Amino acid sequence: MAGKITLTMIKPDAVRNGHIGNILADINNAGFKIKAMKLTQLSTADAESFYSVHKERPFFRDLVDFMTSGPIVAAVLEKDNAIEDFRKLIGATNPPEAAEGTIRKKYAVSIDANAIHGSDSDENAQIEAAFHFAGRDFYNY
Ligand code: 3AN
Repeated sequence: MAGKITLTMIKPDAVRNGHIGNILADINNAGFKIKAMKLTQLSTADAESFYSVHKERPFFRDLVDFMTSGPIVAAVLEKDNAIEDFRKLIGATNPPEAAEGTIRKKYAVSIDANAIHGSDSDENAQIEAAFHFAGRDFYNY
């Protein structure tokens, strides 16, 4: 599935603020197929592991605290050119810099509480999908 999948997380802010349905509609309307999906909550160890590439960054502790602050929706999405197309759909990391119509422009609160995650490479999509899901969680339809 390399090149065709990305891993997303609807973050605790967007879940708390009631945006799950609208965000999933935007994802479907942009042509992504949901291959696996769940409502879940990250433990501190989970979030430290998921974001380990950022462990030396000044915002790491805040990021871990925020990502463990409530439930998230994790999903694996399929589409040609999934990584690039999904990052266009979600918009820039910092919501004020996100383009009009993007998910972060519409639903994000701040650079920490920025509504949604999208994998940044095919390699990370595979790692992140395996972090959240096992083989039997993936569906073809
Ligand atoms: P993206 O989610 O757009 O790929 P990354 O991977 O650079 O952004 O950062 C991972 C997460 O870390 C972001 N989603 C955001 O919540 C947080 N983050 C990134 N940069 C900053 C920053 N300068 N200050 C606070 N949080 C940040």
